[in-house]
Amino acid sequence: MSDIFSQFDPLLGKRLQIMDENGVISADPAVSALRPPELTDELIKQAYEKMLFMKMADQKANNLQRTGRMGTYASIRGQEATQMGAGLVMKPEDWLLPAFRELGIMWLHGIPIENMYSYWMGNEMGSRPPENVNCVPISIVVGSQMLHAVGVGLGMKKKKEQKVAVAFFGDGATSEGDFHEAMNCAGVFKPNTILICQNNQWAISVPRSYQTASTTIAQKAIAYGVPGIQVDGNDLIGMYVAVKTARERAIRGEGITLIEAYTYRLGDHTTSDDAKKYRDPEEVELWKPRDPLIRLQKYLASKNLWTQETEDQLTAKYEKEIEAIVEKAQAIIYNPSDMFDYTYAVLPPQLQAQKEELLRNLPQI
Ligand SMILES: Cc1ncc(C[n+]2csc(CCOP(=O)(O)OP(=O)(O)O)c2C)c(N)n1
Ligand SMILES: [Mg+2]
Repeated sequence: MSDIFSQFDPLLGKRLQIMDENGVISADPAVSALRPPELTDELIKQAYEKMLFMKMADQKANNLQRTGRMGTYASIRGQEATQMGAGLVMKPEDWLLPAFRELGIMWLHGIPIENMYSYWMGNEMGSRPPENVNCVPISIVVGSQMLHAVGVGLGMKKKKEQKVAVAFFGDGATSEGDFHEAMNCAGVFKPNTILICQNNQWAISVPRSYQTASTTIAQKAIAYGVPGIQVDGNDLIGMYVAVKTARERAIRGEGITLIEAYTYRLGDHTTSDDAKKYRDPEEVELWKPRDPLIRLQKYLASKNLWTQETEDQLTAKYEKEIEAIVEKAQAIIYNPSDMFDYTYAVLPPQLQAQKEELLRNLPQI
């Protein structure tokens, strides 16, 4: 069987990478041939520009938290290519089921950045997608969205719909029972689902080596009778190819694919964390040159499609756009008691009492 799953067998320690950290396309013709013709240099340039925007919107969220204008925030820094690669493949009719580190893919799938800022500022309405944007709210409960994605994908399969459900989750989430239940169920019922594990090497302070004794996360797919592939998650082209293949399989009725995007969390777990307390700074230095944006700059520069001057112009333009987004997010008026309203159909008595107490003590808005 000559497909990417046998070409990059995770049990043999093979990882799909088409563009390396120097921005060079693989010299192996069997690998470079995987780049599909539609992924032109122009499209890669556009993708890079979106990744730059994501990076800046992400940095802004960190700054908002540091200046007391946001409660907390989980940075996507370092994981932009994973999300962009998937975003290039996903269609608006597909459903996205995110964890909490997904500003990039949520934005690409249609959730406005101001909604996400608003969410992290504590506004329940930040979880409400605009009409026709197929994205469920952020799952803070680690891993639960993997099961939901299998259910949604099963519904699509039963209705013979030509679309997929895509769940994002972390390496830590694979230690949850939910992961194994989702994989097992999916192996049997073959839903239109793609599971994308952003293996960023850390689950708060727990390193990947404490998470599982398996050499790769992708190889766990084998036990459930489904294909799994480990991809260099910092390689936009590799991610694109893996997600495209997975989407095509699902649409053909062949079921789920597990994609392990091998990447790195360059920042802290969230703004409430200080990774310096548990992470060797040398490890971070090792990963810095593998930055998904730097390699694209190198690639695009080699094609005369990137210069520092264009970067500076874009940065100035995006800064203004992001400032306007912050204004919008801050202008949304909301009632803190909303937090009681969207979990229970009928509020349990103790929560009802807490809600009433809060309402009594709130200034009128
Ligand atoms: C069920 C559950 N257990 C524990 C937590 C606390 N918690 C929040 S994030 C996190 C680590 C998640 O790590 P990973 O899945 O690798 O995702 P990452 O944060 O690295 O993106 C934990 C344990 C939680 N939110 N939900
Ligand atoms: Mg992680």
